[in-house]
Amino acid sequence: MINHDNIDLTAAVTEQTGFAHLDDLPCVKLQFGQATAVIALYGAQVLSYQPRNNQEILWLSPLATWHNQTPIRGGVPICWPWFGAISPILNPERLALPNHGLVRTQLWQLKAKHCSAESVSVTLEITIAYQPWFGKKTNTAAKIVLQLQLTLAKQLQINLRCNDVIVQQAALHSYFKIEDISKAQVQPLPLTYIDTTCAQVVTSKANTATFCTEVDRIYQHSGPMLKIQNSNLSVGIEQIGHDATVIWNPWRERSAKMTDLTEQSYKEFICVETAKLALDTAAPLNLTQHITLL
Ligand code: TA6
Repeated sequence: MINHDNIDLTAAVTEQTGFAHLDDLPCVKLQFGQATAVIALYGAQVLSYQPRNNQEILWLSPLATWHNQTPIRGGVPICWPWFGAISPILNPERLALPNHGLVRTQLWQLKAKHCSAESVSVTLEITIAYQPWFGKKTNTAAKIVLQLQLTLAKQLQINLRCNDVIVQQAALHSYFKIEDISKAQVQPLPLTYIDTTCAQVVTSKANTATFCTEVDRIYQHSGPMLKIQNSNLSVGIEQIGHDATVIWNPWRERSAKMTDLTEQSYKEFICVETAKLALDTAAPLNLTQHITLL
């Protein structure tokens, strides 16, 4: 639909099979005017966000696969109910459990879709049987329900919610497409961070992350607004409900060792992840990342 100012007001949600080279992947496409977003039901993983025609914000690996319980490399993976390797606090029996939780490799259900003059949104849902690593239950549910709401308008809003009072970590592990890694910057970040590559706390003079080697950092108590400077364009990230931001780029050696990256892939993306990592209390989860082309 085109209004009298010649502005495209098309608002639509369509189901499709396949995205990019993942040609049998069940997906949902959101359209709001010129803006589009594509989300896979596998992992409830956003794969593409284009605020305007052919202006892709997210990065998807050309080697990504989704069969045989493989998480898709790129887009916005959902890490839940733990982040990275599961903490022994949650897993005293040291069971062999996957990195970044359980829901990246599950098919989620499309529960709701909504189109209006203001926005387009979908809600995806997954139900997980209660597990001991969720901690002592303070409510009675035997099942834990996790919902992802995706809203597209002038920005892309990603909201992950679990109303159960459980011990849970989560991250929106977004892969942002980068034109020139030597010029990419993320700021403003706290001056102190945990450098996961060497398990050390580091204090920097600058509140900016730049990329000239492997970067794997946890910035605790990061603020609500971040900016990615990416050659000729900037992306704004608003975070709500988080207690940390994780910044990751594998650089050349790690990139070469990963089966779903090429040796050159590290030049094409950075991850800026809105995370809730504290394990000290059982609480509901309400974690949000808004992505805006500035
Ligand atoms: O968020 C950073 C990180 O935890 C890194 O340590 C790195 O391993 C990355 O995520 C990718 O993890 P994955 O399980 O997707 O290979």
